[in-house]
Amino acid sequence: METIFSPDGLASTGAGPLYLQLQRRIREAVTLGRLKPHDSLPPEREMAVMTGLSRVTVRKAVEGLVAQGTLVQRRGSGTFVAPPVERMEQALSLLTSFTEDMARRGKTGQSHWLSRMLDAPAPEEIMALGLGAGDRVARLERVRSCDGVPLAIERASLPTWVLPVPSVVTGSLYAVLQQGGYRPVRAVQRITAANLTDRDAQLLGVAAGTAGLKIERIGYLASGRVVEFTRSLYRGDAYDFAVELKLSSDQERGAA
Ligand code: 16G
Repeated sequence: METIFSPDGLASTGAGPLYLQLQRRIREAVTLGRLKPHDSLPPEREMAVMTGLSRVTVRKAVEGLVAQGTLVQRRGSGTFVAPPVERMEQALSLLTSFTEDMARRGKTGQSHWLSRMLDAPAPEEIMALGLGAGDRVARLERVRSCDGVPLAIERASLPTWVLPVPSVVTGSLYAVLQQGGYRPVRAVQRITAANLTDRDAQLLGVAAGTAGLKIERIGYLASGRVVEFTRSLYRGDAYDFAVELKLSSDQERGAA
């Protein structure tokens, strides 16, 4: 604890604002396991004495880490390292919705809406959804959470013949698509690594630059028409995607 809060290396010039330097130190101590989940931090007053920083600076650093989800504050009992997020394992071969994935775990997923609108499509939406000149696109942007923990940001784009009024989606998008006979029966998913931007990291309650998983899903009807183009950003510390692998038919014949 002494080294984490030692005044050494906290420079008032050249290394950025002092509260950010202290935040970096605490975050590093959590990442390296020197501070463990549920560990309590010294009171603000003590941290100020140990670091030689003002109480205002210490408060600003702690408040920022609370907002990012690294620390939690309990009224009357102090500041603690946040509990670890429960990692979720998700099968990649099942075409399920977020709501269904949570229900299978006996949990209820929540959505925090960022926007629901009709707009002029961007070039990649035109390409993915096969839109024509003058077509509009329905866009849904939301943060998906479970037990109050934000897990993913989802940005879904759909043709307006599938979703003419985006505001009708209040809970599950797939439930709405199912009702209209537009639920995808096949999807192609592409997963890449991404470092979260400041805004996305803030929405997910993690530090900027944290590793995330970028997933693009293109969903098709049985007729082959594209109904959904969704770009999601999952927290890398919260999700494991698992795929079942089988021998190819040639290998099976060889093995028999
Ligand atoms: C999943 C899908 C997303 C779909 C959403 C619908 C991935 C990577 N993405 O999150 O494409 O739009 O489910 O969920 O699995 P909802 O029916 O609960 O709104």
